[in-house]
Amino acid sequence: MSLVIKIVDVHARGILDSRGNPTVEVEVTAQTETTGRKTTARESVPSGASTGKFEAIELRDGDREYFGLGVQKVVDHVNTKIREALLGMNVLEQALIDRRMVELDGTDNKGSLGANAILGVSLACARTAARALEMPLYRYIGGANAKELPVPMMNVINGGAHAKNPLDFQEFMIMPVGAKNYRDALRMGAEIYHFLRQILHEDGLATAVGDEGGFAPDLNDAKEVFRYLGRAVELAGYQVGADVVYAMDAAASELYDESAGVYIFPGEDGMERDSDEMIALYEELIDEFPIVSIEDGLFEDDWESWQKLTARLGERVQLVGDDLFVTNPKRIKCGINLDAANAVLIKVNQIGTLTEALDAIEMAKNAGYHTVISHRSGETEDAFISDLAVAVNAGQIKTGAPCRAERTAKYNQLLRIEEELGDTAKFSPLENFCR
Ligand code: 2PG
Ligand code: MG
Repeated sequence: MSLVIKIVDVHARGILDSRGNPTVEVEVTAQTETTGRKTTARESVPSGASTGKFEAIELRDGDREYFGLGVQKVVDHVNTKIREALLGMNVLEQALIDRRMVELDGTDNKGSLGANAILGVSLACARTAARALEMPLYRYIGGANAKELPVPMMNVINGGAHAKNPLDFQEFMIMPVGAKNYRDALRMGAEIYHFLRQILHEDGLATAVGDEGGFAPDLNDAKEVFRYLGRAVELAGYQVGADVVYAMDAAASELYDESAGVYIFPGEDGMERDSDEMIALYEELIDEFPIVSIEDGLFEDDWESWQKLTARLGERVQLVGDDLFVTNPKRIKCGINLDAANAVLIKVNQIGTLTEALDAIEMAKNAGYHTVISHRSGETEDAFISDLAVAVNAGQIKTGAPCRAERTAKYNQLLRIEEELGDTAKFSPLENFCR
């Protein structure tokens, strides 16, 4: 007879995220039939700023409270309709639970209950199940072979929609690929981060941080940023291109003017680039700097240009689809068929259930696409994604700078997992993005 751990309560409340905006937190309580023991665990939902237009719908109240961003409707959906639909279900039946919520919602984009309602419950069910089984979350989700620690992509310079500086590209990241284990990678990243603060400060530049904990100096373009990163890496005693390589998120959909069909760079005095010029710019950047990963290099619905980008640079660099794929198996399938991009950013709230996020990861991996597990710019202290990254042996995680508690919560959880895995922990960054 298989184990039954019945859901006996589902309860949501509104809490604050790292930007001071409301978000949803859900508690799920389940009772183990054989022992009668009750277990409760909670999860909360992140929120993006530069959201892709094909993401599942994040429902907001739209009234006067919190400038329209309130989540009372979402909380009510969880506490009434979703709760009623899930009571009595076995919390171990993740796929069934997620499917029931998707059916209850009844739309393609989770717009009636809200992806934020559904995701909170979906993740909380997984955590409650793991706790009831007295298993680490990564082991529960990933099974016996979950053991790989991801290399961090640390966003140390913030621009775009995440900061008020002139930098048009959104994220400039360091990846300490020369580290022998995750703990060392984290240390190297933090050391570089501190040297970066020092040299920015010495040059009279701001060292206040953006939404993801990176600095947000008034620099004008990507090349200037990568020069600063190089200086910081060397000051920390590491070799650029060997110990540490770079990644960036252009978040190009934010720069795209659909009617004119060009990308506009306000930080470069309104300079305009078409998609060929964007591809040429990336080529120039990877010729000059050890950049191994470019995310959202082009507009989220321009598949043709993505194909060109992939044909031109796909052998040299990881091309990550974030707004392009929105963690949606249907869009990932389309990308695979078209040879557009070669890696997928995984954000659980873009799709709205754990099951669909796992489907997206599986599909990507089967096609030889790399996966990067990612936070959102609006986060909470929740570290679910750290366990998820190890569960699926994703190999890469992007969760901001080594600064701000909502970012370090994820990095710190990975330290605990590495310690727990001991000798069996695997950390081999070079396998994961070198093509
Ligand atoms: C991104 C993310 C996370 P946001 O574009 O990759 O870094 O930003 O959550 O604002 O969409
Ligand atoms: Mg992105």
